[in-house]
Amino acid sequence: DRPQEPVFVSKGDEKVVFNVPNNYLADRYKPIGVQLANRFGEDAGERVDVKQISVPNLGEILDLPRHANFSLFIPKHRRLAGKLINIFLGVRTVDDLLSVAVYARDRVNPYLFNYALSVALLHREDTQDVDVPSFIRSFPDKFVDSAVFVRAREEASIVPDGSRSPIEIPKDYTASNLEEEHRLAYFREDLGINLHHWHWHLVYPFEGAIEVVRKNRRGELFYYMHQQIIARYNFERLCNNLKRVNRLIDWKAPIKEAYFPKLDSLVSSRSWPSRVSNQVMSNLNRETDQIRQDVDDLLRWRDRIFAAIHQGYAVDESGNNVALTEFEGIDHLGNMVESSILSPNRSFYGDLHNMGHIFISYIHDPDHRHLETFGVMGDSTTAMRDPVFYRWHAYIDDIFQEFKSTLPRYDVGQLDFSGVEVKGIQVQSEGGRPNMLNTFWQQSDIDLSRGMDFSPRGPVFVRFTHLQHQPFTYKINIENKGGNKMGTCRIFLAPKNDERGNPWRFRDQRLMFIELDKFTINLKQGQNTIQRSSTQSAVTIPFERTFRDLETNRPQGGDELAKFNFCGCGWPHHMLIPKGSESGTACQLFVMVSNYNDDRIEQKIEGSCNDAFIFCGIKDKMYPDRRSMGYPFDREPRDGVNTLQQFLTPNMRVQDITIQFSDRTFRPRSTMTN
Ligand code: CUO
Repeated sequence: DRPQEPVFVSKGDEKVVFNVPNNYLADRYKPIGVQLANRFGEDAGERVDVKQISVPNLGEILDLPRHANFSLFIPKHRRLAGKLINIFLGVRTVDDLLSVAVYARDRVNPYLFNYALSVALLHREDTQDVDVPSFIRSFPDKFVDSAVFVRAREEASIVPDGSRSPIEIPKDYTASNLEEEHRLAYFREDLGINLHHWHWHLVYPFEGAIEVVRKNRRGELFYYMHQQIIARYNFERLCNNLKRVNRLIDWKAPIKEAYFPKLDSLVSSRSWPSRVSNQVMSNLNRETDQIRQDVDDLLRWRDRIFAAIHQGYAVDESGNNVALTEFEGIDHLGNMVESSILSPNRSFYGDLHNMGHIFISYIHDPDHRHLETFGVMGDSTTAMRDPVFYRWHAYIDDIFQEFKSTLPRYDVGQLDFSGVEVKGIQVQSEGGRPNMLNTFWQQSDIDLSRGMDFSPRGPVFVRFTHLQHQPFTYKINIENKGGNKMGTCRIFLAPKNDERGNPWRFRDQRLMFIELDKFTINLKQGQNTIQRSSTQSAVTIPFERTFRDLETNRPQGGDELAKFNFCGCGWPHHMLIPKGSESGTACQLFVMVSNYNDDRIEQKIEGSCNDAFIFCGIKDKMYPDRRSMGYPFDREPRDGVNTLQQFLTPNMRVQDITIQFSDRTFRPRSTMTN
């Protein structure tokens, strides 16, 4: 009963060479323009003429050196990105965009360039069918052990294309088991999780043109997606005999967790800074980044945010009250805490979450005396690798929970679905036992050659090890005593016991529930049996999509092409189910069928890349569930409810299940296909 293994397919990269107007070349290349064209044009599969237009004034954008690191959390960098995005959005045609992009490519910092171009391609009407390479293939150095690149270079220059063997990234490379936090490295350093996080922040930028930032319920989604990350992380911690993560609440105390990322930037040829144990945040004064901020500013912003929560309203820049209402309040609060330009008052409520990332990421060099750049917390691509990320976001989530605790509790009428009763739930893993989920290690290969600038060309595969689970099916029996109707089936999972092995109190367990799936069902009168496969989850995207280049696996049809950037957002499917343990982790699977009439949003979403909408929404659409995100667990329970059992109404049911981890590693069946 060998588990199914995904096969990663990649296509050899056909070279495309641009014919560039000579005045586009950087000054030092101008005298050798013809030589360069010949050298790079030799084995080109395709030549593309670049139209000559009047070149844009890049101005301040060039202030960020080409070999510097780039972070959206740094206000100056955001401003530069905003300018470049506006240039890319402002040109009239696709040919003009190509021309401006080619001109900028050789002058602008590559991370900044890639980010701005990705945002522009995602938001221009006329570029919905343009290829964007997977971020991990453009900048592999942000995702994998730097030791890989030396070996990759060796492999590529000695071994001819076709006979190269994959370079294995060891499963444990950032620390040893002496460090207990290292038990979670498989989660924190997972390539798919970090790609998801980068994609989420690409799709939901917090600054830039208003039409780019203003997306339906984006503040609420900031809260919910990160709340679920913390719930998932806590779940994994319990599986690994660790307590739930401690909020980073005292910003002047030493931070116990250390982190040594072992990433080198191929752009700057520098190592990402590490953080030793017990570092303390201090006031920042970094001229180069134009950052001057005191830790006390964070305290002031925090107090103002808490005051707004307890008053029930924020105050905008003109002095008007912005009510923090039962449904929309969380959206304002998300924008306020993150913060985004949709914050009711950014100068008053500040930039708490973003600046927290910055303070932590400069903890080793707050005044730039050592000329060091930011640590992994300073970049959404790498932040989730660091244990402190979860401490910071646990704190941020606690603010949102403070707000949620001020809201009216759901009464039975807001939870029940009259006449509908969930009678039974069973999960069945392929080839496994009923109500048992099976997890194990899996190896997969990915071609990273695009991001490695050395010859000779051809694929260079890296083999990494990640968590995986056996596919499974939910079988849900529902009795409907009324006529035909529609329902929304909501599936969550939580550990059955707390870290001491005791049953949870509901008010703690509700924060531990991770959402696994949500879908609409038709109920006929009488008995109904719903079957749903784990692979259909509306939280995750398939493995191939997490890693693919748009060019590989490209689906057919113009509409399909539109979706890459957005569709790259989604929790990686291989991380759908927490690891569990070898002795078996007891869990509770929760299923609720709510009344679709109270959930529905009238819109057409066919073909809109809607398969990971729970964390990512749907491109250019409303969030497809009218309920508050996290419903029914987003609020404190009604009076008298102390346990999950007491919370249940007939349209809900709980099934005990076990996650059984097996410490075996499955190797890829097929590694590379050209
Ligand atoms: Cu996603 Cu702090 O928002 O990283």
